[in-house]
Amino acid sequence: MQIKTGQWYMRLIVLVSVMLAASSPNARAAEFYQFRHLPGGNSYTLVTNISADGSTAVGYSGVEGGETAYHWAREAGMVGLGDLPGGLINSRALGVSADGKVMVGYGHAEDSVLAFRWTESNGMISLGELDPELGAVAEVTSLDGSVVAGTSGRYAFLWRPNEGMTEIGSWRPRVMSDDGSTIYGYATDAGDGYEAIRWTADTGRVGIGGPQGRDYRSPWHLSEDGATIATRNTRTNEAVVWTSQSGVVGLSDLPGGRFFSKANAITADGSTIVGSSIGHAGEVPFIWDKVHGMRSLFALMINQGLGGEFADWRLGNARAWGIADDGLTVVAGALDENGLEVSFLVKLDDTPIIGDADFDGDVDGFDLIRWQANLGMMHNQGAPFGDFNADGITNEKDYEVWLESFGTRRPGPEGLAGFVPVPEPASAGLITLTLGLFSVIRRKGSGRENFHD
Ligand SMILES: [Ca+2]
Ligand SMILES: [Ca+2]
Ligand SMILES: [Ca+2]
Repeated sequence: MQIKTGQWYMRLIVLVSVMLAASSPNARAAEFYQFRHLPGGNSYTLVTNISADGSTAVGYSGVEGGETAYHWAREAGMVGLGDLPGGLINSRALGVSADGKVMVGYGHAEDSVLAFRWTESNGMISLGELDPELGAVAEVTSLDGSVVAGTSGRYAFLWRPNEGMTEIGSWRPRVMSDDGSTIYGYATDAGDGYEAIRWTADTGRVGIGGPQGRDYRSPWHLSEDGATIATRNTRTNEAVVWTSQSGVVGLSDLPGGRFFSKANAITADGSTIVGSSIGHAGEVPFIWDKVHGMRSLFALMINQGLGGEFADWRLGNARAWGIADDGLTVVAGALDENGLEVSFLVKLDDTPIIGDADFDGDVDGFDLIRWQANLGMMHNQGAPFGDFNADGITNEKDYEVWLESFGTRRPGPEGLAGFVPVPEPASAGLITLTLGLFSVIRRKGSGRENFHD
């Protein structure tokens, strides 16, 4: 069966899976929200960031005559932040406080691009620029918005309400502590490569290491203590993570297409990284952690019953841009059914049932049949096609995942907490049977080296 020629079949499977998932108890623990345009807007929406608590996404969206910054939350939906008076209608929100209450970014005023801060009580105010014609972009804010940092030209600025904007060296602020006292970022003027920076009022700018050399001159994304850095090796086209203990570690790539991955955000604890990678169907969002490695966000979403939410979108031009501190809530952008930028927030299930291809709430031999039918396939269709570990390919690793989960089922009406392995008398026999089947399949599958991308 060729997946690319069986689109209708694929959609049918996904839709049936979604219906089954919706009908089983607790089956929709994962959350999905899409945001397409502001009231009065009609075109596109891009997302740039998410608050540490996972409550609020920020970005910019097309409106009549330009584009404006917005924030999005579950109850409020998309709310436009407006723009600075004068000049083009063009503002973008780039940063958000940990609790989702303060946004920072840039707007256009008369002839210049100026940094802004937005709060509920004061709305959008201009933070100015260090020097006329330098322009300024605000990137990070303290929890209460009383300290903001960003760049003006090649300089870092610090802004406080009574002192205005002051220069704090030549570097790019990327992370600020909630009280505004400590800022991490990186300098681009350290010889051939970049250097991570910690700044406090007492010490000023201090270099704290980071991946060395010309290969790591993509933007750096830092954990809240500055000790873990995600970026990209521009020579090998691979997303990487750096700590002083482990040095540079590659995050690899999704199967299919060319080798390419790019990191766009990291959690405060440095454990989880999101970005995009080229798989068999083009560029798609990934989520990476040490335990699972790189996984396709779309495949994970399908595996958690969300496949129907984006079944019509044009995949292959999609990227994740932010991740909350829970390591589960991700914001990303894709192209919708009309080819317009749509943004979404997904909160993944922290205790998903894994290996359930037919979404009937248990992991059994019927799920293995789905795996067997698609063995050797590269695709972006997740568990319905046997990709239980969401890495974009159906292979023996998925069999191992299935075997490990075999016999688990969703809690029934009895209200059991979590997913419980259910020992069944028939299990041993079925596993023996399927192991036999697996060895047959492996022999059959060994001839399928040339996958279609
Ligand atoms: Ca690839
Ligand atoms: Ca099942
Ligand atoms: Ca897989």
